[in-house]
Parts: sequence; C-alpha cells; structure tokens
Amino acid sequence: MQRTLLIIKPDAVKKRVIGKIISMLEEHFDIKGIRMKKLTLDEAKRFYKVHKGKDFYEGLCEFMASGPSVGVLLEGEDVIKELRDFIGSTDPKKAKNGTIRALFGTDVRQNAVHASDSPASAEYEIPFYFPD
Ligand code: 3AN
Repeated sequence: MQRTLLIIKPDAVKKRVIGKIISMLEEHFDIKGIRMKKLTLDEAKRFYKVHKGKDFYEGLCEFMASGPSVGVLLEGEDVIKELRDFIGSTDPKKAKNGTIRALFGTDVRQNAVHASDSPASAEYEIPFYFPD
C-alpha cells in the first residue's frame, strides 16, 4: 500500500472548486484525510526545498503561502503514479483533457493541485498537513 499527498492549492480554493476536485478524487481513490491550512512562508520554503535556487522558487513559495490550501491524504496500491496521471502535466495548457489541472489550472504556477512524485516525497510532504 502507498500513501500520497495531494494539495488543492490557493488558486483552486479561491476559485471555489474544492468540492469538485474532492468529488473527482473520491470516485477514483480512497481518501484517508482532508485538512485545510494556510502554509507559512517558512513551511512553503521547506516544502519546496528541492526547487531552491530555481528562478520560480520564491514566487512559488509566496503563492503557496498566499492563502488557505487543502491537504488530501490518499491511499492505494499504485496511488502515487495513478494520482500523478490523474492530475495531468505541470502546465495546465499541456495537461490531457479531463485531468484536474486541465480543468481547473490557470498557468504553471497556479496549477490547482500538487501531488507527491515518489514514496520518499510523500513521506516528507504528508506531515506538513497531517503531523499525526
Ligand atoms: P509538479 O508539481 O508537476 O511535480 P514540479 O515539481 O516541476 O512540478 O514543480 C513544482 C511546482 O513548481 C509546480 N507545481 C509549479 O507550481 C511550480 N513550477 C514549476 N515550474 C514552474 C515555472 N516555470 N514557473 C512557475 N512555477 C513553476
């Protein structure tokens, strides 16, 4: 069994599509936890530390700390890869039709959701929203 973290990012919360995204997730995956929280800038910087030094890093962290987001804990046999396919490419304009980012994303920064990309990332990321 794998666990993974999906985050409904501040842009999607502002667009009022939390319910639509959770509804899509629920049809395909087992949801084990949901928590709304506003990351501090420090948390956002630690969360995205693998991107430190890249030109989009500061803007990305500020955006993630700009408003509430929703962490969704999912569990399943191959859930990390399946969820990554389900959300679509980083750039919503390149994401396949019907994926969450194609439906709700705006651009590469405001792309509606995040999903862990490996078991190691999932174990690092889950405690930001689910410390217990
Ligand atoms: P993904 O979330 O699809 O794994 P990553 O890990 O390459 O994508 O990037 C992490 C986050 O950084 C993305 N979700 C996106 O919000 C942001 N990002 C990536 N590339 C850019 C970029 N060129 N400009 C602005 N933000 C970016």
